[in-house]
Amino acid sequence: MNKFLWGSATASYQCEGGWNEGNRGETQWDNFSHHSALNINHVNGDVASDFYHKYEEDIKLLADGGQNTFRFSIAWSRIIPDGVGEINPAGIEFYNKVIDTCLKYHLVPNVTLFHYDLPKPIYDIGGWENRKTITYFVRYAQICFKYFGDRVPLWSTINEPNYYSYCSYIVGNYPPNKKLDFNAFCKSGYHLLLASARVVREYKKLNLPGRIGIVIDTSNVQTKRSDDLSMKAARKADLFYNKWVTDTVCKGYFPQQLFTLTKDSGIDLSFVKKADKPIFMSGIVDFLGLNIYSRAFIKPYTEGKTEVFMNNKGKNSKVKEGIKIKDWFETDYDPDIPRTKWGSELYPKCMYDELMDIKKNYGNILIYITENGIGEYETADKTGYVVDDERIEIMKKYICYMLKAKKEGVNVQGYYAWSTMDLYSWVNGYEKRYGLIRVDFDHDLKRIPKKSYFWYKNLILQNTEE
Ligand code: BGP
Repeated sequence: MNKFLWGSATASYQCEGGWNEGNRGETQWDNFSHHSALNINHVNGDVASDFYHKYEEDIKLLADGGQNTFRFSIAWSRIIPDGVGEINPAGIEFYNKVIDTCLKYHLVPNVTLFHYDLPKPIYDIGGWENRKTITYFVRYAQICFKYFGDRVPLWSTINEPNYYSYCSYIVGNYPPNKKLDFNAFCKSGYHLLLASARVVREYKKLNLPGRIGIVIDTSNVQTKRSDDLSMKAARKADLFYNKWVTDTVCKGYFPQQLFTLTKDSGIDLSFVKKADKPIFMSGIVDFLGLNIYSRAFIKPYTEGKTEVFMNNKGKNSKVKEGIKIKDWFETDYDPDIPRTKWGSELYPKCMYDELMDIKKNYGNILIYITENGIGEYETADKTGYVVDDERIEIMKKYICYMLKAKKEGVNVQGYYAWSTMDLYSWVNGYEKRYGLIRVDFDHDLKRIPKKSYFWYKNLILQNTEE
């Protein structure tokens, strides 16, 4: 793997469909999307992009687009339908076919073990709030290493433990939809990272010819002012958004300061065990996968209630997304920065700022940009072709900033566009599109490469290092 990796990414629940095929078990997202009143889009991933049936066509399209790697996740509930019991041969067979198809088309498979689709029976016992989930996850990972480890050179334990915990327990827009529950946030976050460390340790014992890391959603923290109070708030925001994960996986200790999030009620720390320390220490990752979309622009917040605001409704919403955590920080708004239709800042320089920060804090750590892109409302012409010029303009800038950081010594060795094709967006259904390839969800799920697909192909050709 000496070449720079250029590819694109997906996740099982978001693209596979086939939710009740091949003996797949139910997941927390099937349950949420089928039954929850909070599923405001009334859509689900039952069929999604139908990657389950169209994987060969999709992987070939990736290769035809000049890409040399594909990031996807394994659905735990295809490998072990109830999460804890029997192995499902049909699930093993499906991912064997996906991996072998990647290899047939000379694509490096980059596999994430957990990208949000927890098996329902594990969700029912409390999911990541329950320490038992760690043991079940380690067994699932061992099975994946046994069956696929010989052919997969890049593994990630967990996708975005920080954003997943944030949405599940603070914003409340991911199941189990708990709002401002800092106790559950800390507990599940701690368990997710402990699980990751144990899986890293298991992988290393096997001496397989690959690398293992974790995928993190990093938001470079920035402030308007640089007075002491602002700097203090920035350090706390950095801990809250990034460092509790990056410090743990790069330095081997979980920063206990996270547990002071709630000044009044405190956090029940019975989940922190002495015996965990050496596990974190032995679970240091080989690489960081960074999902970079935006920065965190913040200011101090000392008076008032802790609150959170989420824009789930896209362009129809008047809600300004953000959070206020008393004595920590609050989201600031910069009127000069353009925003997506969903209200997130479009600030490509955050790519450079974050990469330089990672280098400053963690030295020469190997980095892959495992997700980057932009969600759009899109219309196609009569032939299904989408002219996604805004995506091209933005991605061009992000990539330039990544290459600038690389030139300045950051050890970044790969870039994955989110997403390979249009797919299900967790809380925005099928309206928010990220794909380089259009999927016609209303008719026959036909794949039609967008303008950005050809632009990306050309960019890869121009940047291929021999
Ligand atoms: C990341 C997730 C992806 C994907 C992406 C876009 O946080 O890892 O799974 O969903 O964000 O997010 P959204 O679809 O919510 O805009």
